[in-house]
Amino acid sequence: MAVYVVGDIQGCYKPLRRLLAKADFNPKKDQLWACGDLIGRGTQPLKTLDYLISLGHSFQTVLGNHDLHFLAVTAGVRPAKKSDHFDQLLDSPYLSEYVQWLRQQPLALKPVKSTLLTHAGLYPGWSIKQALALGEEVSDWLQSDNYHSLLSGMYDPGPASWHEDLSGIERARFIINAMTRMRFVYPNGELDFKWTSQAEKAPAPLVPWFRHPGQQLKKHQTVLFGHWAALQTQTHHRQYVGLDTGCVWGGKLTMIKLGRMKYMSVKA
Ligand SMILES: [Mn+2]
Repeated sequence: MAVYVVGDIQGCYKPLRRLLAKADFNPKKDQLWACGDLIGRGTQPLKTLDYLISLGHSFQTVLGNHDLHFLAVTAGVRPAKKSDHFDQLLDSPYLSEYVQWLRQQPLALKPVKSTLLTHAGLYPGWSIKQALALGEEVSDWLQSDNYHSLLSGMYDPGPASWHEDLSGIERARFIINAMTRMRFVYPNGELDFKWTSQAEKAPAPLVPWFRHPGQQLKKHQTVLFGHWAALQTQTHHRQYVGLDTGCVWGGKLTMIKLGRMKYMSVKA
């Protein structure tokens, strides 16, 4: 059995199928994990979700910011932009089933021992165990009947940094921001949402989350993440495994085989 983790698919159905064929992926014996942003901007969100859902227990994913944005659109708390390319899903007679399925997906997972999978990464100061528990707090809310209140409060500003005593929507919003939107962080732990450049190109004192001195990752642990196309997987650190290579922007779709940590890609 092989375990693969794929980067941001974003509705790029054809590259996904080409990449899986290249890897000889067999859903009867292999596992596919995804780092979120299954849909958003790409033109084939319907085929993408249908295929991934059809994989059943052979597929697991975390949610990305675009997946959450789609849920916010379906809840009527955010307008859909044409560039989202959500129309196929929004017009589908099965829309409520896609919504239901997405709501069941977590923010953080542990695909194998000592490994964390989230869309954006591991917030400096959190352990893998803590990230998994915090992700579950948000999932509990997202799966509850009251989930519209989570989606409608998700885009308000702040809190900029983490405190254990945050509660309610502020706590949930920070967890969502850290797990699905984070790239650069200030020395005091405040998240920045302005810079999307390569790791070296943001102005000091901003640092990529994985180079923040408060980072708690232990030497034997690994974080798998996507979300950051400009990074092109180049964290320059083997414990931080970037998977987004900007397929939806005309780049590549990338996947890694766990164990040997072998990267494979196809062009958009
Ligand atoms: Mn993203």
